[in-house]
Amino acid sequence: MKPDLFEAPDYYNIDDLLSEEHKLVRSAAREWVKRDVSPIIEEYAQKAEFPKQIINGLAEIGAFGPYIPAEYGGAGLDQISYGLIMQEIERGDSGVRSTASVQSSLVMYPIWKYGNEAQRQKYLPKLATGEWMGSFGLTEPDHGSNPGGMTTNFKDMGDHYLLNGAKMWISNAPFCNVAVVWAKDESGRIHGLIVERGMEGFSTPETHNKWSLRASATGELIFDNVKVPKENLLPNKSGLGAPLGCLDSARYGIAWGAIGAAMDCYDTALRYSKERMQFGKPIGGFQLQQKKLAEMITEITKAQLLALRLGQLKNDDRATTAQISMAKRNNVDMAINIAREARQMLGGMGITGEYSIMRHSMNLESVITYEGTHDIHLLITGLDITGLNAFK
Ligand code: TGC
Ligand code: FAD
Repeated sequence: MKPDLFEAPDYYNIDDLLSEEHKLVRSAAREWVKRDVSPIIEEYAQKAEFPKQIINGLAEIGAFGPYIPAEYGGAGLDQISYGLIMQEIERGDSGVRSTASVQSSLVMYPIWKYGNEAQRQKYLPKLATGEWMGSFGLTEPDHGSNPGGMTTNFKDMGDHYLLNGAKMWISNAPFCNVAVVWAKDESGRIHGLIVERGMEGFSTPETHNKWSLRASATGELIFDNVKVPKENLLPNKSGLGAPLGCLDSARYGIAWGAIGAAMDCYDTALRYSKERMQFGKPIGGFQLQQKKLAEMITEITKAQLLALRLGQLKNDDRATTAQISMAKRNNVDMAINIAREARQMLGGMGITGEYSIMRHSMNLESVITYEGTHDIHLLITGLDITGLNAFK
């Protein structure tokens, strides 16, 4: 793969709106991606393997629990810093950002928000350092967009719960030490349970043959009469709103992350357009190529402003689920379109692993599907503005 020469576009001087802390956090993440991710990521994506050696680095840049308080091992940062870290990581690879998103917003967040003090003390510090890695089990083979239909269930056996069922498409599953699993009790109410690797009847087979997110490990979570200790139930929130609350946090991170992937594609295409000569001049001198680049930077700038404003609302605890949906949907769509246009600008070279664009393009097919599909987010906006439910 080519050396990582990335230079971040900031067409509207958005840096002026960031604090010194934001810029320091971003700079640490950016330098780490250049040093430890860019040189190896193409090889790992090609062989469809998660590069476990980057776990320590992810922890060191604060990517595991950026906004979790320091007393639990988190970085204690604000929501804009969290977003900037996700942006920089996804600039390297969406699969690496997935690992961080799941650990932070889908495993640490529910333990912090819905767990008791003993659970926070037991799990959060180890998750913050990456000593333990987590996964989040909501989706099932027959219940993806409609997680409320889940059939995974547990029975109260007196001194423990008995868990049965299966989750599918679970990021980090093949190597996770703990899984936050959503399952129904005997009355049909949804609860979160912390399941640990090694519990009898719990297995995590890997999902192979993916053309997308190849540097992220995806798998199933299978529960065959797993005895879960009663103290592993998250006591402070139940119902579908509990997992959906975690998704708000992860979707917010994706809205920033997608900007990173788009910036990388734009920056690569811009540089290539100044170097690649055809018909006696750089291809960047042709109007058709300039149209692509001008539209890319316009869309990136709009997405940056959307994410920053959403971050301000999140910092004030005022961001709504529907506002988060709009940003996730818009920014991922923006990134996937830019990846496609940028790929074309590189001609044949665009399909090779010499450049990052094709990998981003394939990764974004997962990003536009997980954490709520493109269409589901449109329906969330539709419901919000009309008050009419078009899901069912
Ligand atoms: P609905 O009736 O709308 O809501 C059920 C209950 O939940 C409440 N609620 C929320 N609470 C907190 N935060 C939110 N964001 C909430 N959204 C809804 C709601 O008020 C209600 O509460 P109550 O007390 O009245 O019961 O639920 P629904 O069954 O109609 O479904 C709505 C729908 C379709 C929007 C939702 O289920 C949905 O978002 N579906 C998409 C599923 C999804 O996003 N799955 C993601 C799986 S995890 C993943 O993909 C990780 S990939 C990670 C990576 O690798 O980066
Ligand atoms: P379906 O729900 O079957 O949807 C199929 C199509 O129907 C979509 O286009 C959808 O938009 C459309 N559709 C569905 N309902 C409606 C409707 N009411 N109106 C109009 N159109 C509709 N899940 C986890 O729990 N944890 C994870 O860590 C995780 N990681 C993932 C990693 C990867 C690489 C992938 C690909 C997925 C991951 N997922 C995870 C699952 C992901 O969240 C689901 O794939 C996603 O929510 C969509 O569910 P589905 O695949 O079952 O599609």
